[in-house]
Amino acid sequence: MTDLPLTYSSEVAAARAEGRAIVALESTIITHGMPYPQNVETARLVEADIRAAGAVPATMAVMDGRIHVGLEDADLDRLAQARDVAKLSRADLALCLAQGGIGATTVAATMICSALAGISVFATGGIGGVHQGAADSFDISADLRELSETPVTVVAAGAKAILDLPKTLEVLETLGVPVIAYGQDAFPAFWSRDSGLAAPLRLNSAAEIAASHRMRATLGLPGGQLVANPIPVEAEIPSAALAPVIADAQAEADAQGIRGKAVTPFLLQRLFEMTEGATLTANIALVRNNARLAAQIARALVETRSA
Ligand code: PSU
Ligand code: MN
Repeated sequence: MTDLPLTYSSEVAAARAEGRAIVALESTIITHGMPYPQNVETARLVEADIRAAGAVPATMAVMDGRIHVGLEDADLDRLAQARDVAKLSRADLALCLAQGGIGATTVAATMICSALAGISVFATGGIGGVHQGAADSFDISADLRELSETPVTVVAAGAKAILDLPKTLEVLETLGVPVIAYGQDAFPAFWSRDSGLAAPLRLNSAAEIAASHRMRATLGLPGGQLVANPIPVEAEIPSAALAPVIADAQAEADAQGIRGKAVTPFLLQRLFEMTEGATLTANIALVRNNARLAAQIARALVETRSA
């Protein structure tokens, strides 16, 4: 393992030595998901939430030919302000490392980095999924396939409501990914608590989610779990209010020929502008909520670890 290109932050290195609970965080949300300076402010708040919940945050990014597992303050600033940061998924991770470039990790790449670093739990906002119009564009996020291959429990507020959620759930089912709603029956839709679709599975405690994670390992099943944690009530934007705005943003993306990796960042930025910041405020609240639940799950895994 020593020749893996992993660089641990001092905080994460200490947590590993002490066997403490660690929660991975992605960095595409910082570089491509939120505007500056809210992106860095949110990254710091989310890290603080994880510490307050008794775990240690490990924000992932690629810099100088190394996977950084946990970012020192100066590195976080550098990432948040750098231009031309690559958006790294499974396809781009190795090339960026080999070239010594600077890259932010998506859900898929963060899962890969987490597994390499021995981290079992990861918090994000919302996973990528099947895009609207996917029957023509074939645009299906690599996040879905990663969930079926890499053994990390991912806590998200469901999938972003800009996606085709029924098709996203179908693909997850085909790939054998457990989709577990936390504390409710409905699959949440990122900015809204209820997508109108039932989640396939439901659990009501971090301990149960940890036990299920552990049982998958015992059975030798590859792949992770998607924990769909609804946005807090006071922060949600009802889906009926958002639907027409999402349709307008999607129409703009289609008209401008936005494709591939650029689609999700384009839609998030346009929704931020069209709602005068309301989607960003909700996004920040849901990521923090996911970080707190992820910390509880990571702690439950540590507490039930056999000696
Ligand atoms: N969650 C957020 N904002 C984001 C993302 C997640 O609150 O920007 C990012 C994640 O990195 C996810 C990516 O992997 O969006 C999905 O991109 P795509 O649809 O191109 O796979
Ligand atoms: Mn895509």
